[in-house]
Amino acid sequence: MTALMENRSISFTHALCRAPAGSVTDGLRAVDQGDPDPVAFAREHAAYVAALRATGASVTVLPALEEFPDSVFIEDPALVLNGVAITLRPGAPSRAGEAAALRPDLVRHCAGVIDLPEGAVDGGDILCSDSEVMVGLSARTDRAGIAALRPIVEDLGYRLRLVETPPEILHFKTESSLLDPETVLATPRLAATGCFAGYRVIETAEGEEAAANAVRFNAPVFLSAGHPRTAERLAQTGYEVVELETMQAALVDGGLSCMSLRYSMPDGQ
Ligand code: CIR
Repeated sequence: MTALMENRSISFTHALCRAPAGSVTDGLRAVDQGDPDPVAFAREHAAYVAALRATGASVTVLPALEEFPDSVFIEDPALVLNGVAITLRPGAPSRAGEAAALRPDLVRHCAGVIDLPEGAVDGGDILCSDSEVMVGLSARTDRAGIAALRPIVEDLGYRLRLVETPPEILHFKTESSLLDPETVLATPRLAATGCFAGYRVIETAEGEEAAANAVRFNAPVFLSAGHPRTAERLAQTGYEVVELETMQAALVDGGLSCMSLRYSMPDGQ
């Protein structure tokens, strides 16, 4: 058994979530395994929100947007760094309007809002640590978007690093998450690219790749339920693991990270 290690926390004061729309049945997906059930999705989502709130953070649930079936995945149209929101440009045409729809809420909740001027970037391709913002080049995030994001991120005090995401992966964070400032949970195939050099990497167990889209939010690591060997690995490494159901979200290629926009306000407001 691995010795318990000291794992530094990642702290957030706030999160924005968006209630799933009934139209989530029309959500994008790479492989059709049936539509999510909106009632069951709402139940899953409510449990997710409750779990975030239980960490002491202030969690606001925005109203559902029926015109955007994938808008429950609120991580994709924006990023918040140092309390400042950046509206992104989701790469899927059906999601392009989500950033504009979210913008007034970002104005209300954040210290400022900067609009990404061009290109395409999905928040699901952005993994932030204390020191750097890694951005995966994917089918949803292009070089023009990353080039436009770079000066914005640098002005906010972070380094931006472009990472090539293997083409079979939807988003960079579909297969990775930050567990603490030095540690990443990743699938073996993403870890094998070497993109996490300098970080401690914990790999998902074989057959449990979907567990890689976890969320470290204050004390716990939220892990998608049904991945017992990965949960055990994390527990043995000293993390508090809380499992959450994601069956409905998974039917439209969603996981845990995409259902919240997590941030900290410098003054705790
Ligand atoms: C999409 O294809 O855009 C949605 N059905 C799923 C988005 C998941 N987002 C994420 O992992 N950040």
